[in-house]
Amino acid sequence: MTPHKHDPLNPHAHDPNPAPPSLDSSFELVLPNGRFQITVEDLMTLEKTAVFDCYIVSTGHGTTGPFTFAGVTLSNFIKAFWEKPWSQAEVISEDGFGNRIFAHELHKETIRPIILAYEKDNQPLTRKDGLVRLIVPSETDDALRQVKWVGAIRIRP
Ligand SMILES: Nc1nc2c(c(=O)[nH]1)N[C@H]1C(S)=C(S)[C@@H](COP(=O)(O)O)O[C@H]1N2
Ligand SMILES: [Mo]
Repeated sequence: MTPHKHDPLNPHAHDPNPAPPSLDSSFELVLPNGRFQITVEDLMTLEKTAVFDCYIVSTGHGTTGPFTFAGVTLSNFIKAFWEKPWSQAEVISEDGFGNRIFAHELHKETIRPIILAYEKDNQPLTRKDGLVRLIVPSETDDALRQVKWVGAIRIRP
């Protein structure tokens, strides 16, 4: 699939939803060969990575942070379930918000990787605050890649 400017997963101006779409913090992993339900406990079995000095930047309601978000890197998460090459990961919330991550973005990562966060400032991330939340530390454009309440991650070959 070729991304284009009408891609709903491309960052676009957006009013943030304040409330989670459901209480369940598990999400579906959609691989080319099957689907799995992933829980926060599953994520906790993988190597934990913390990223310091993260900001949630919003022109509408101000910037918050710095926060330390911790969880599993998107790279390690995908590697644990899918060993073959892939090109894109679509990270989607049930409320319709989402973001597309390209594999090449992860290759150049060093100390500020993209993570699936389940902790904020050493406390469990609450569902209200986004559990499980995609954190893209490099993004400062109105938080348009900081996807709260991840509901599905689809890996495209
Ligand atoms: N699922 C979901 N994630 C989302 C949004 C949303 O509407 N739904 N809004 C984004 C935008 S525009 C902003 S500014 C931030 C707000 O994050 P905060 O509630 O932690 O401040 O969440 C981002 N992630
Ligand atoms: Mo935003």
